[in-house]
Amino acid sequence: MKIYKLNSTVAIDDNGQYYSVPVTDWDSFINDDDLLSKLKGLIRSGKASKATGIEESAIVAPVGSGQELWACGVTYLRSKVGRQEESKASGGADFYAKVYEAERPEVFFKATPNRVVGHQQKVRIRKDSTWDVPEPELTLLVTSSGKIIGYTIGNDMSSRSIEGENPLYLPQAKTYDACAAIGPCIYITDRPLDKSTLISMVISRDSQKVFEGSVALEQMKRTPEELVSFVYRACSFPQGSLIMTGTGIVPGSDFTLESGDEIRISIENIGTLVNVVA
Ligand code: DO4
Ligand code: MG
Repeated sequence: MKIYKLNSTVAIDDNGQYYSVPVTDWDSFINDDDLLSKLKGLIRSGKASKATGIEESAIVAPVGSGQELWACGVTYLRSKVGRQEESKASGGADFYAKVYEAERPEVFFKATPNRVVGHQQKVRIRKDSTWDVPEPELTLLVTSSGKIIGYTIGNDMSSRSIEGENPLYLPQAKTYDACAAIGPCIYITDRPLDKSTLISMVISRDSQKVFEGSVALEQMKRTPEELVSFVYRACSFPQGSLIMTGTGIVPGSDFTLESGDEIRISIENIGTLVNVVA
């Protein structure tokens, strides 16, 4: 089942049957270990009213005001290699090799909800950055108890010139206004995603494809549960959280994003998140 956050309602897509429920408090609606049963109950009882479809222009980012967005890094070999290349001159390359092998993963705070945009909204690149990429990432919806109840698509916008200059600049490379996009929906399921699930990304400039790549979830070195356990080790999330799981697609060093570029990220069973660079 997929749910879409709209301004004061939640739209439900139950295998092509659409419903709408008035929801004013997204945080408490979503922070439910049994969300799938709750949704089924709302449909069964008629509390969710029938709808004809999803109004795409009304979709907002599926994050509440009390939820934080966290991210994990260097969880795929491609990210380790890309980062080692960009940080060779700064002497930071070893850090990426070590964290890829270490028991403790790289985990970082990505954004407060006001810095996150939704489907069809604009993502930004920093004015003081010269090399910028989107990072397409499976993103977990996790309740306050630490249970993964759903999945969405995330774009962890990153400045490679800033993080490559010095790994200690990571928060500046990663966190700024409109530095992350998530959506369009949350895929609610009580089963883990199939390992063969494909994540793919297409970047277009003036309607021409300038980058295309894909990776399967089985290429991820860590499990979603392992990542959640580290994020939740010493932090509580009273309203639940969203956690990006790292990128396995990194464009070559000759590619940088430009204003006007369109980024399309698709994950099988979830959908396609589309954003244009401001
Ligand atoms: O260490 C830098 C960030 C890594 C990251 O965001 C990723 O691998 O997705
Ligand atoms: Mg990332």
